[in-house]
Amino acid sequence: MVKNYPTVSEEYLKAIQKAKRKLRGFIAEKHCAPLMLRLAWHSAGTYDQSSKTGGPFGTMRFKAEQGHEANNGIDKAIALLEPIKEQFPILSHADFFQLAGVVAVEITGGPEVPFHPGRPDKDEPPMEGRLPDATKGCDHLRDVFVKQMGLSDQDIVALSGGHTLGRCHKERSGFEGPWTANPLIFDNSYFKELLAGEREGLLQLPSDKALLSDPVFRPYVDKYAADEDAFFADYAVAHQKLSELGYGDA
Ligand code: TBV
Repeated sequence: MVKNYPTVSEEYLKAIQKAKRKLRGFIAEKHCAPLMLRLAWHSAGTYDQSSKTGGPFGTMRFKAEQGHEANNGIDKAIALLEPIKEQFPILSHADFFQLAGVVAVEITGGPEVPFHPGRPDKDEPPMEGRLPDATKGCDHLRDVFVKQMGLSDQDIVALSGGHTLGRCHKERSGFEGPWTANPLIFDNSYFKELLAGEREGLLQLPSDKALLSDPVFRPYVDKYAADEDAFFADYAVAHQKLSELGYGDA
C-alpha cells in the first residue's frame, strides 16, 4: 500500500532521535525488550480495517485498555516507559510505544524496522477482544490478522517469530516459560525450536503449533528456520506494517 506520512517538525525529529538513543540504553539495561515488543504489538494489533478503529494511536496509555484481558502485565511496560516519555513531551505516546518496539528488536540483534514518526494520539481505546487468543488455531489467527487487521499469511508467520524474545508468565497469561533458549536474543531460533518439537524448559502454545499443520503457514516456518536473512527481511516488512496499521493511509 502506498503510504502518505505526515510531515513532522525538525524539533520533533530531533526528539525522536534522542528518545531512540535513551530507549536503547534503558531497554538494554532493564532487559525489557520482550515486554516492549509485546507492548508495541498489543498497541497496534487492535486495528480493525472495516471500522478504522483501534491501532497504534497511543490509547494503551489509558488504564481502560491496559485492563483488557489480553493485556495482563502491560501496565508494567507503561510504568517503565513513562519516566522517559516525560522527558519528551513533544512526542505522541503513539510514536513512543512503537519506537520502543522497534528499538527492542534492534538492540537484541534483530533487523532494523523502518520508523516513520507522526502518529497522532487518539482518546478512545478500542473495544475489548480485538487481540488473538493463544489457545486457538489457524482460522482464528486469520480472522484477526487478515480479516480484521488486513495483514497477510506471510505476516502472521513472520510476526510469530517475535516469540524469539521473551516468555510467558503464569500470573499474566496462565502459560509459563520461554520459547527459545536465549529469550533476549532476536534470531530465527523460534522456528528451529518449533520444528524440533517440544523439549524440556521450552514452551509451545496451541497457536504456535498450529503453524506447523497449515499448508500455507508451514513452508514459511521451514524457510525461516533454514534462512535467517529471509526471516529478518520478511519480519521487518511485517513489523513495519503492523506498526503503521491505520496510519498514513493515503
Ligand atoms: C508474550 C501468545 C510478541 N505472547 C505472549 C504471551 C502469550 C503470547 C505471554 C504473556 C505473558 O504471560 O507474559 C500467551 N498472544 C500469544 C498468542 C497469540 C497472542 C499465541 C495469538 C494466537 N506476539 C505476537 C506478535 C508479536 C508477539 C505479533 C510481536 C511481533 N508476545 C510477544 C513477545 C512476548 C509475547 C515478545 O503474536 C513476550 C513478552 C503472532 C514478555 O516476555 O514479557 C504470536 C502472535 O495473541 C499471535
